[in-house]
Amino acid sequence: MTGFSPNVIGDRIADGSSGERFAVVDPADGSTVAEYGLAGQEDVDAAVAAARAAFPGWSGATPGERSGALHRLAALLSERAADFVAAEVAQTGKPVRLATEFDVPGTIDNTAFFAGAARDLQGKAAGEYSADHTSYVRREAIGVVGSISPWNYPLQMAAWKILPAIAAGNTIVLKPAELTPLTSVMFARACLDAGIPAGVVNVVTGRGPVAGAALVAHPDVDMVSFTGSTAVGRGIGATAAGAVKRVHLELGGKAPFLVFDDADVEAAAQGAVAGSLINSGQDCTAATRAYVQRPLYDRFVARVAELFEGVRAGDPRDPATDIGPLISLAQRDRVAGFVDRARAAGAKIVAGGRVPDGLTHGAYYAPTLVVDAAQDSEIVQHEVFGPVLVVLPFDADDEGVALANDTPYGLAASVWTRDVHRSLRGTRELRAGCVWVNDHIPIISEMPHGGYRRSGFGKDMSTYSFDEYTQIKHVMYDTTAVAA
Ligand code: TXE
Repeated sequence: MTGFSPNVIGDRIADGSSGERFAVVDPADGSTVAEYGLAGQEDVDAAVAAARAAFPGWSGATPGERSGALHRLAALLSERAADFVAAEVAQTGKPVRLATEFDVPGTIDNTAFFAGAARDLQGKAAGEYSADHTSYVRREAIGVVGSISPWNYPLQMAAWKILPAIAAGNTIVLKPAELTPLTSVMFARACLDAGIPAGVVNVVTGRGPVAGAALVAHPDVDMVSFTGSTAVGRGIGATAAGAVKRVHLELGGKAPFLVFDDADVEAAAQGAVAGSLINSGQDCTAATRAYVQRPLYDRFVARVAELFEGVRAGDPRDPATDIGPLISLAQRDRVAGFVDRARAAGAKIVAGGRVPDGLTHGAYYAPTLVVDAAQDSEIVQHEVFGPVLVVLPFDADDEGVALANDTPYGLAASVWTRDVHRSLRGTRELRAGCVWVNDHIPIISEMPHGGYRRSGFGKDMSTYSFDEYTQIKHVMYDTTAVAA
């Protein structure tokens, strides 16, 4: 890709002004996909100013006008789908099948969803709460939103941040991960081409501690929405709290996969493979810890190992590929480090645990199945963010639920059983923002997505996201004065 500019500021498409250049690297082979100048404070200031200037007009537009613009955007994204797939595959190394069947259509669907939802954002005709008064409740946009997104699903994460914010009448400055800016910038350009006014959607691409931190701290940013690691999210939350700024955090996960002894073991094994290997396991809802009731444990481990060995790792552009490389060699080494330390601590690696044969030229790591790890060990408690599944046995139902909940995270979980009481128990007692029953991973626009506990707070997607991106104003009339 030539002439890549990482910033969309108002209607200006520009290089960053920090003076530091950065290369987007294809993790499948280490080649340079694009090179650009990183954004700095000056670019963030300009983008926030553009968003502020656009706010009165955009928040004052009718819901129908905002909806119309989002419908045009959805149509444009559909026309450009092939370009989005190619760029997403190049910068992340994810399999073309995943980008074609999930990332890009998911983004188009999300855009269509918020085009509809924009027309259904309602306040409330509240009524008479005291004599001689009448009230109503307005739901108002917050102002300028500063959003920071990660590299695992760059396009979808940009869309999840931008769409509910602007559907509700806010304007936004998005800082994508510096490794993967291409599709966020393409999305912002599509917004301009669809007739969304300049300044409503801005993108600045710079380093987290520079451009990201500048955005979070900016006095003219009214709200911060972040998806990324718990460590960075904690700092962003502290800054936002210090400035008394609204904040929405979607942080890491360590999703349990709880299999009771009456489950369909073949379906559970297939579900564990799909749920743990999606996007090379670089997914905050990925299945990472399978707790399997003792009678099914051996069969489950053997079947998952067999399925892992059959997974096709390789060229992301080959439609037959199941799993591509990780995002970078650094991430591959980080994942390998977790596995090596688990092995050294006495865990057994039943499948994988190495770079796949013939794939040393990219950031590849084989699907890895770990057993005999201690519940309090690093590999069971920390987010690995790679194609690694740990399986542990349990006996009593209570024990299984307790082990599944024994984590600081709470983003997603699944329960596998044919017993309605066990499934209901799982949905009630698993402490996570999403619980699947006999499935693990579907993400649909209508689903509120967000965590419990150290996985953060607030929701992406769905109409629940409007609770993040709007504020509530109570209006009260003294009816005697009005009548006089
Ligand atoms: O995340 P970071 P990294 C987890 C996952 C992964 C680990 C590290 O376990 O292995 O985090 O990934 C921006 N102020 N998740 O280091 O640093 C950064 O530029 C403001 C889970 O890439 O949190 C990027 O845009 N912004 C997660 C974004 O934060 C800052 C997805 C995320 O990067 C900043 C990604 C700062 N001081 C990683 N420092 C999920 N929940 O899906 C960094 N950033």
